[in-house]
Formats: sequence, structure tokens, C-alpha cells
Amino acid sequence: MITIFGKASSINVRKVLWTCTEIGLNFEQIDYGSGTINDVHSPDFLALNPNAMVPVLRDEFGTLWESNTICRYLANRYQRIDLLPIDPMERAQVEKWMDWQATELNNAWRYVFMARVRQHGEFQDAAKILASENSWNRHMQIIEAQLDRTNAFMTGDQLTLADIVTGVSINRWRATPMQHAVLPAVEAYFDRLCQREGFLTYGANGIP
Ligand SMILES: N[C@@H](CCC(=O)N[C@@H](CS)C(=O)NCC(=O)O)C(=O)O
Repeated sequence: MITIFGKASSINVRKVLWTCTEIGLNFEQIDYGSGTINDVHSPDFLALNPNAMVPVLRDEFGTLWESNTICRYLANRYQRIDLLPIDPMERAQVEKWMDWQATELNNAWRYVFMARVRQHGEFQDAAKILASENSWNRHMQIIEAQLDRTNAFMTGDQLTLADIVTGVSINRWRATPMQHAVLPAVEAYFDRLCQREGFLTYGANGIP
């Protein structure tokens, strides 16, 4: 049995839940993280992930943390070469977007998301909110240009792990109250993703 530790409101947990759904895996999900009754700082959880963060995956083979690593592991374990191709360049194109999402894109949205969605008191500097909003929109323009090229998914005609990490991020961008750049290719892509059960359940499910 696969167990996913982490709340379904977490963007990083949602990537993993969507990947499981895309592969057709049975799993149990246990809520962990702020806002749930299960504390990531408990000794039991820290033994799973010393970073005190979700998601964590546990299966018969071992325990893993880091959401993108978990998604790659699942695609490899269940031989879903459509989600993570074998050809080195094709695979690297998918991983490029995964790394970019985890580093560049995530850093862009953090401040304005904490301010506007989480309404966190420590994230209320107006200049920083604007800078984060502008940076987030600039990063979204990069996705727009890529989707203009492929006219389908992030790396081509097929859905890959690049779309799972990008899709949850686009949902967050659309659902965060702020000024949004006009991005028609991103909107068409969002509609395309909405045809997938995994995205409807864990991506476009009303949670930013
Ligand atoms: N790089 C990590 C980041 C994980 C992360 O930031 N998780 C957040 C939720 S999205 C978390 O666990 N926060 C602590 C909490 O919710 O208590 C990954 O991709 O798995």
C-alpha cells in the first residue's frame, strides 16, 4: 500500500496525489501539516522527513520526501515513460520544467501568495507584494510562450510530469487575488487539464 502523508491543500502534496491518480494507483492519504491535527514536528513525522514538511511517500520499498522526487519515483516505479520519457533529451526537457517550477517559479509567487491567500501578517509589505506579483506574471509569460510553441502540453503532445507540476502552479496563479497578465495559451491549457480527473480532483478543486 502507498501512503501519502500530507494535507491536500498543499501544492506539493497535490502534485503527488495527481501523479498517483494519473497512474491509477491505490493509496491512502493522511493529513499532515499546518491546519491539520497532525503535526509535522512530532518525533514520528520527523523520523519520516527531518525537514518537517509534506509530502512524504511510504511504500513497501521505502520512504521518500521532496515532491518532485516522489513524482519521478512513481513514474519510474510504474514504468510510465509517457510521464517521464526514457530518451535523455526528452527526459531532461521534462525535468527542466520540474526544476524550474521548484526553484524559479516557486520563489516568484511566495510573497504575494502568503499576503493575499494566507493573509499572513509578516507578508504585508506593499512594495514586496507588487514585486512578487510582477515576478509571478513574468514567469507565467514564460509558460505562455512555451504553450504557444507546443499548442498542447508543456513539452509536446503528451501530458508529462512537467504538466503536473506546472498545472498545480497555474491553478494557484489563477486563484490568487491579484493582477493577472492576460495569457490565452495558459487559459486554453487550463481547460485542457480540466479534462483530467487527477487535475479536477487535486488541481482545479477550488483551493488556490
Ligand atoms: N521542497 C519541498 C517543499 C515542501 C513544502 O514546502 N511543504 C509545505 C506545504 S506546501 C509544508 O510542509 N509546510 C509545513 C506545514 O504545512 O506544516 C517539496 O517539494 O516537497
